[in-house]
Amino acid sequence: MQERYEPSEIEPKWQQRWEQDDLFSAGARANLPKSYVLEMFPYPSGAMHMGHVRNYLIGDVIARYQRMQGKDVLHPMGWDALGLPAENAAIKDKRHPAERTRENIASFKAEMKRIGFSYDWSREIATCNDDYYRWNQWFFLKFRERGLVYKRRSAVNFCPGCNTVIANEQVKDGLCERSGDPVVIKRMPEWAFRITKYSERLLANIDARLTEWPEEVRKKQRHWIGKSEGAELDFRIPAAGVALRVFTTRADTIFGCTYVVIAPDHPLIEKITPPDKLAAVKAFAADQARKAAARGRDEEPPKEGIDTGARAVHPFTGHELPVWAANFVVSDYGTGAVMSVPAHDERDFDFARTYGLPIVTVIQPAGADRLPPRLDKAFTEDGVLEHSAACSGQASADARRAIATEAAAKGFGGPAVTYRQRDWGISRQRYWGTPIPIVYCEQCDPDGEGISVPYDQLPVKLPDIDVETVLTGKGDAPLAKVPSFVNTTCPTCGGPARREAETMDTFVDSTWYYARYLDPKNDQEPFARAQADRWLPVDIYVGGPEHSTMHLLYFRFWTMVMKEMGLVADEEPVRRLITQGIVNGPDGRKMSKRWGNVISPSEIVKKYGADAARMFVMFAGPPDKDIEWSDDAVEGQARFLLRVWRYAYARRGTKDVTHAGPFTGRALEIRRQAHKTLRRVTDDVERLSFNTAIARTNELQNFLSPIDPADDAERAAVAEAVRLLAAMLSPFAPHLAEEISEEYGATTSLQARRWPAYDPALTVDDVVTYAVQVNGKLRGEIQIATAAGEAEVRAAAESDEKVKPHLAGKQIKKLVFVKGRLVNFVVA
Ligand code: ANZ
Ligand code: ZN
Repeated sequence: MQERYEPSEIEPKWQQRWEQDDLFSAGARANLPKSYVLEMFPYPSGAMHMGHVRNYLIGDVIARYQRMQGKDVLHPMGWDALGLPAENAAIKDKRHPAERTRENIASFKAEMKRIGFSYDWSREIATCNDDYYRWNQWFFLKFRERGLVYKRRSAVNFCPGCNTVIANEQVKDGLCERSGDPVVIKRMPEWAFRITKYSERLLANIDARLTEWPEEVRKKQRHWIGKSEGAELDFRIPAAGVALRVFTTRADTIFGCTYVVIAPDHPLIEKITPPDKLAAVKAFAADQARKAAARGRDEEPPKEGIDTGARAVHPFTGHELPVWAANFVVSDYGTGAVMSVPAHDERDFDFARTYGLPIVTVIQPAGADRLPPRLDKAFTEDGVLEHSAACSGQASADARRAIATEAAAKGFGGPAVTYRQRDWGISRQRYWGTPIPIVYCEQCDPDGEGISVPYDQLPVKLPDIDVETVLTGKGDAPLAKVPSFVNTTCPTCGGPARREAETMDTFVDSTWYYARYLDPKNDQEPFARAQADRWLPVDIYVGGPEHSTMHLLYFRFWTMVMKEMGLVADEEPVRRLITQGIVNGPDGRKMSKRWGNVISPSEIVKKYGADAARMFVMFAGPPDKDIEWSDDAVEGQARFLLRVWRYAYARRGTKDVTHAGPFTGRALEIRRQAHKTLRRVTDDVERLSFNTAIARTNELQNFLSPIDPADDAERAAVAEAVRLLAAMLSPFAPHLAEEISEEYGATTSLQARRWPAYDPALTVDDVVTYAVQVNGKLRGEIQIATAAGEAEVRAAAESDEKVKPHLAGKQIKKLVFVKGRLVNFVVA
């Protein structure tokens, strides 16, 4: 330890030492309990900024603390390296995305090392390597064998700017979240994962298993899955010889149904429409499709409809009801058809008013108030049924059950559940993604279902390309323009065949990467079961709240399937989730290239040191709260560390002092402060309350600063306090902590040592003063922890400087001990 605090010297020194001593390798403590600490891996684009740093830092502090708790810690890092931004950049500047990605990874990694993150780099993965994405392909084929992958033609969000399909969640107000272009709806064939098969389990586990996830995320997932319980009911259309099935959550209102509405693109629409109306209805449907294509998915269109001319039979009254087609009924929710009850549903009320359809009240409020005969708005609450045949007089909830039961008994419907969640379409018209391992052969597969590439032909590698001709951002999927890739032989007949030219959504890459870290070099399987049994589930996962639905649902789904495949024991991947808040720039806006308010970690490291930057980020607020960048506050942390350093340096002479105790007076007070701080910091870190933990280390340093120890007891107490402070600071400011700890005699890194234990007797809040008598005469006073017992008080009293001379050379015959008050030595 030198007199001057020079982060630029000690930080690289310790980073090298950690690497040399291989302190962060997981698996080295196989006999100890494990802890898997994971942060969402970055998309290595552009430069890293402090927003990234915060994410990894939260994980790093936890990983460092867990190691000191004696755990075998797995703390890996890798690269979510495939994806759109790299490809878009390539289109712009004609450089291969692989090249840029490699550079970005190198720069991210260098930044990370400068900050002193404790990663096990031997497990590094990058999703753009074929030794990774081959397993995406392997999973795709395995999922297909299980019926969990299928090809569909569906309306997809297409962004003309990015020239690709994007997910619903990436559409904001009709615009592409990434490029800002207006999104259009296209019908395209695509591969989809049957995630909806797991909707119920994904939902049930939120309550049963995700108890340590933030409520905000749990809420978003519940909403996203969107379970809706109700009934399905058939309305026969005798003229067409079919029944139209509707989904309703309000079967109790069935007697108020005055017409039926189906989606304009419902598969039965042409079948039920009488010939004289067919042209008009088809024109309406085409017009609606055009309008839908021109607006984004989230936009609410004005309600428009057309009477199809079809007549349906009310399943309870037998009355004939008109069947309308309207744009507010969507074909991919429920059954794509609804029974309209204008008296009790707002949308239906508006629609009935607009088109002059009848409104019949069948639910009255439960109390004494009755609805007016002519409603001016829908009454949408539960109540008591009227004009509902045998059901009249029943409460809504009872009637819903009774009506669904009767429908089931008579075979025209029954209780039903529907989910808002859709299957996950993964086809992307992009180059920089995992090739979908499918081949088309006209001989063997005339319907174009797609033939699975045999497992022993994996990986289907991304071909090297001429960037300028392939990555144009226009026309077909890029891979379709690479003949050497597209043209292949059929695995079944050996004849000429064509490869699938689309690639997978890069969200596939992040569904299971957490398991690849367990066994990153395995070339026989994605990972060995034994490794999964050792490490899973992830104990703590840290990432941004923007991933609440897509990523965090996809990887839960994937894990459920992996469990069914026998690859893992637990169907949930993560025990505890932390969603970190945003780092805003000095201007109060989210740190982002767009606002030009990005703070680069390497600048800060250069100016203040990694430890000060780490301290600032962790001190600025609890992990889940937004924080604001402030140069002053970083400087404040740098000054604090300087004070710690100077004090430790100035008092380094205390390090060899030993004192057997007891400790009284100021020496005791130093020990008490140190142990109380340790106790609080330990509690805080356990609760992930890092900012308060740092505040307490501050208080301890403030207490120590004026103390110049006067005797060996005080010197020993100071040395102990400095050692404890270094240990407590070590998850946050690891380099400085190591340097001090070494100066104070440690021969191994703090990461190889145990988190110190506090002495409970020293942490009780109050001390008492004992009067010390010798033969009944007051000779001194001692302060000692209230919890101290007779032996401890006696030892402290015997060694008190004022009492000592009165006991010297005398034989103690008896001790009178009055708890909390006095001790009296009776001497001969
Ligand atoms: C009759 C009824 C009467 C309804 C009433 C509501 C109130 P959630 O809770 O979102 O599941 N609906 C069903 N399928 C639809 C579709 N494909 N497009 C548009 N609307 C659809 O909502 C279920 C309700 O939304 C269903 O219950 C149906 O209207 C409508 F007083 O049926 B209800
Ligand atoms: Zn063939």
